[in-house]
Order: sequence, then C-alpha cells, then structure tokens
Amino acid sequence: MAQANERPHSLMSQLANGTQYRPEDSFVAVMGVTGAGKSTFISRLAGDGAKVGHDLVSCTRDIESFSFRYNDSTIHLIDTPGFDDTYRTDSDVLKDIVFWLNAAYQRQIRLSGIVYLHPIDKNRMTGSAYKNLRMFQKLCGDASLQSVVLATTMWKNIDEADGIKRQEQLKNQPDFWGDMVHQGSRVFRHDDSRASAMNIVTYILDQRKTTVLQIQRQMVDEGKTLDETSAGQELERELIKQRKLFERRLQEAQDDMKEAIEEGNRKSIEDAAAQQERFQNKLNEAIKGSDDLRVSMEELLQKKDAEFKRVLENVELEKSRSQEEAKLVTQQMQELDLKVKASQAETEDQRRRHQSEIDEMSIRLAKESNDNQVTYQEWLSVERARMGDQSDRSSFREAFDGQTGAAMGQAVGAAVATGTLILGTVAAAACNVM
Ligand SMILES: Nc1nc2c(ncn2[C@@H]2O[C@H](COP(=O)(O)OP(=O)(O)OP(=O)(O)O)[C@@H](O)[C@H]2O)c(=O)[nH]1
Ligand SMILES: [Mg+2]
Repeated sequence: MAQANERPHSLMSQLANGTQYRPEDSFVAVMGVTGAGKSTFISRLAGDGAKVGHDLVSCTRDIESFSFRYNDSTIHLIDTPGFDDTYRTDSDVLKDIVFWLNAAYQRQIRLSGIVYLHPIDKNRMTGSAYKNLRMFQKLCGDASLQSVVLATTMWKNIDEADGIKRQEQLKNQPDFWGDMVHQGSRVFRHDDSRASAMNIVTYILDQRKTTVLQIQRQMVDEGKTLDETSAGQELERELIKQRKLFERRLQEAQDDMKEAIEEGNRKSIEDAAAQQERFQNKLNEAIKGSDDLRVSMEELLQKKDAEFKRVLENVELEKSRSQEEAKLVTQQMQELDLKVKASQAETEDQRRRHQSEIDEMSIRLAKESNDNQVTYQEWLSVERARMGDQSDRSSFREAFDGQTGAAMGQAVGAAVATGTLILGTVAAAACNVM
C-alpha cells in the first residue's frame, strides 16, 4: 500500500529503522478478565512496575511491557486490559490488544506463549468471564492453543476443596477450558508466589517455539479488517445481542412514557424519560462499537502511531534498565572484591608490624639480661676485692642472687605479658578483617 511512503514520520518508517530485538529475547502476553491478577503476576517476575489494582474498578488501561532477565536472555511480559473494563467499551479494548499484537508481529516480534489467568474464587463462569474467554479463543485460534497456559489465581480467597472442584469443572467442560486442553493448552494453579509464576513462564520458554496468533494471520497476512476476523465477529455477535436488548428496553421505556403522559403523572414521566435516555445511550454505544470494528490494520496504525511509539519505547527502556541493573551488580561485585583484597593486604601488613615489634622486644630483653649478668660479674669482683673474706662471700652472693633473680623474673614476666598483648592484638585485627 502507498500509505507507508505518504507518512514518512509514521510508524512504518519507525519500524524500518527500529531496534531489532535479540533473537534470544522472548515475549509472553498475559491476558484474562479484569481483576484476574495479570499485573500482580507480572510484578512477581519483573518487579513492581506493573500497576496493581486494589479497588473494584479496572486498573490496567494500556498495554504495557515489563522485562526481566532469565539466564542470558530478556523476557518481555505484556500486560493487557481485560474486557468489561470499567472505563472503555469492549471494542476499544479489543482494538488495543489487536493493535499491539499486529504491530509487534509486523516488527518480527513473535510470542513464545500466552498466559490466560482466571480467578478461581469467582463461584461460576460469569457472563463477562465467559465472553472474555471466547474472545481470547478467537484471538489465538486453534493452532496457537499449545502455546497457551490457563492458570487459576486467587487460591487464598477460597476453600481448597471448592477450588479444586471448580478447576476440574473448568478443565472438563468443553466450552470452558475442555476443548482448549484437548488441543494442547496446559492448566496451572498459580499460588501468587514468584516461584509459581516462574514455573509457568519456564514451561512456556522450555517449549522453545513461538506462535503466530489467528488475529495476526488474519489482519496482517490476509489483510482483513477487524470485523472480518474471528475475534471481531465474536464481538460483533455480542454487540448485536446487546443492541437487541437495548432496543427492547428502549421500546419499553417509550411505552412507559406514553402511559405516564396519559396518566399525567409527572414523576412517572421523569422516570420514563431517564430510562429512555439511558437505553438510547447504551444502544448508541453498541452501534458505535460495531462501526468501530470496521477498521483495517493500516487505519489502526494511523490512529495509534503515537501510542505504539510509546509502548515500544517502554520496551526499550525496560530492556536497557535491566541491562543497567546487571552492569551495576557486576560493578558492585568488583568493588567488593577490591575491598576484600585491600583489607587482606592491610591485615598482612599489621601482622608483619606486630611480628617485628615482638622480634625487637625479644632482642631488647635478651640484651638487658646480658647487661644484668655483666653488672653482676663486675660487682662481684669489686666486692671480692673489698671484703677479701671467703666465708662471707657465699652469703653475699646468695643475697645478691635473690635480689637480681627477682628483678629478672619481673622483667621477663613483663616481657611475656607484653608479647601476649601484642599477639592478642594481631589476632583481634585478623578477626576484624574476616
Ligand atoms: N489472593 C490473591 N490475590 C491476588 C492474586 N493476584 C492478584 N491479587 C489481588 O487482586 C487484585 C487485582 O489484581 P491485579 O493484578 O491488579 O489484576 P489485573 O488482572 O491486572 O486487573 P486489571 O488491570 O483491572 O485488568 C489486587 O488487589 C491483587 O493484590 C492472587 O493470586 N491471589
Ligand atoms: Mg492490571
């Protein structure tokens, strides 16, 4: 088509020049009804980036991608909004999901798998849960079902035995999960832990294959408009049902109005007018929803250009952030290694210093002991000469030996104590370093 050249700043040119993902990067989409725990699941693996909802309204409104490192590759988890969103029509949600899937496909991004979450604490397959599941099945198509993980969440909110019974029912009923399981989808119980989320993603990655979804083939390869695709037709059927319902309700409100006018009852007239307005709005919404589906991928691209750029930029940002984190950890480890080495060198230095102090002290003590001996010899010869009396000499000698011996004993004792203190200091220094 000619549009690519006519819009030089469009997504098409961006795609042509865009970053190529590494072949080892993997993409896993996370889908499911609003409040099923999609963002929480993602945050268990990729950190707190994904916004988790804590009230009754839908939380994730835009499709976003969050990354984490696994072995030597980067895993990108795609967070999606659920149908029956508090703020947006199903057509808008479908267009968003379809847009992302197709734009990614055009950019050579292939999904390794899709995790579909279902809250087990919902006591039955409600209308909205069932609609969500049907849409999901039509988006994927039978050929991709082997790459689908159906995982139940919210186990802490329910009695164990009830949960098991419900999961069995989901697996066994053909129009719930039965047919999908039969065609290769796997059922997991997700207990809200990181290990459990990792187990699911590892199962997908271990299959070592990627898949092309039915919606990608139909819109990108076959050039169909959204209303011509299986997912679009599924939603169209739903919208026709809604249209019929609101037409009926509007007719009833108009009948009520006629009756109220005939009766002249002002309050009833006001009530009927409010009802009329309400159902007319709902009807218009359903009609608009159907019109919105008549859109080609090219038109979706034009409308979503800016948004798509933002999503891809986000993917890039997450990718470089996780690379930065890995770099930082390596740097910190190197710094730590240097510190340990420096501290080992300092300990060795201290040990050497203390050893030389001990050596010096030993030499000094030996010298002192020698000096004492010399002094004694000198004194003895002086005394001998002075007294000249052999008999008294031995008593003098004993007396002198006693005094000098005690003095020497004290000196050696002090030296030993000092040596012990020094050795103690060396030992303590070594402990501090360790
Ligand atoms: N008990 C339990 N609570 C969970 C689990 N997963 C999510 N929650 C809680 O359920 C609420 C909704 O979770 P989200 O992760 O925002 O759900 P979501 O599917 O992303 O919702 P939307 O963005 O609105 O489509 C939050 O309060 C979570 O803390 C789980 O496995 N068990
Ligand atoms: Mg969410």
